[in-house]
Amino acid sequence: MLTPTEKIWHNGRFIPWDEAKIHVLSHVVSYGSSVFEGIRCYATSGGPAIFRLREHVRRMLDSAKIYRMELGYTLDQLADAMVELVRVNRMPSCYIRPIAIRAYGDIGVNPMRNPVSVYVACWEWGKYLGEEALAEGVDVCVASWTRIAPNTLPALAKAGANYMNSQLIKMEALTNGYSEGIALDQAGYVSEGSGENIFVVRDGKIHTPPLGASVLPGITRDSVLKLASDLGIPLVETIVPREMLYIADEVFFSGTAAEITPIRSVDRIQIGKGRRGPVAERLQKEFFAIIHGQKQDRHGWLTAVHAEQPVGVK
Ligand code: PPE
Repeated sequence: MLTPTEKIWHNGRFIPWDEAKIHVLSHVVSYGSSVFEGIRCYATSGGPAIFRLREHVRRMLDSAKIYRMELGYTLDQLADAMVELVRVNRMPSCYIRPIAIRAYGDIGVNPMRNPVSVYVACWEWGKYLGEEALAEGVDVCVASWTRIAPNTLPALAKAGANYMNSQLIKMEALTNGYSEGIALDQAGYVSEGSGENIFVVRDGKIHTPPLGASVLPGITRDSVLKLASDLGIPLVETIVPREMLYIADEVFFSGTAAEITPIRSVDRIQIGKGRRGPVAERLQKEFFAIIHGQKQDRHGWLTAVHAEQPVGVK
């Protein structure tokens, strides 16, 4: 369960957690009109550091632009608000959730007459797919639900409404005894998990679906692309047929919440040796060493919450 923190940022000021409430007739409640982000802030020897803050804020601004939403704050203002929020709540590490909603005012589908309201909350969030998932891997299925298709809900936007599709995928998976579901795109090729991007390894080469396969342009996905390149592991963004999952040496998820989570079976078919494979392990090691400040932050991914302190080895 969610443990409240002290403050939530709302339209430029900090308010108590319990006061961050909206009216039931706010546009977002009926029509799903929100855009949001999920960002992790990690504990390092130099104090809390936010992972790829500017990239997340940029994606939120992109999501808002796609939906013609005026947030009224710049990238710098929103990024500063998030740093300040972690500081105000004195969190050593946390998950940060900025969310912009079409709020209360008018009724009906037309969103344009409703004010936009921006919130940022943070809280402590543990391992997304269970404590053992990172080391042992998870059991997943291919969903019977198709991922949101192009020309329906734009997948490059991280919008609240997209997550009705994710919920169908997730509920089906959990009901049938799996940890997560993988959705196929409209053409029947692998798209992504309900809240994660996906990677498939065969013969030492990583394959991941391209942005055209209705995937969220994941920030962790992008980090995996960069780390694979750094480590000299070949990686291609390409169409992935469903059956590629079954015959892969390794399959793994990436996401802010899921980080890098290996998959040990798909539809009860064992993947590789049925546990974390060497490619996922190498990527995890590199990823965690950087985010915890044990290795040089060579890509400039970390924003120190207490700017006066260095967040790791230089
Ligand atoms: N695809 C989807 C559909 C998705 O929701 C996420 C993040 C990703 C891919 C990975 O993107 P990124 O976090 O930028 O690497 N899912 C977020 C929401 C999880 C939730 O349950 O809420 C997350 O991981 O924070």
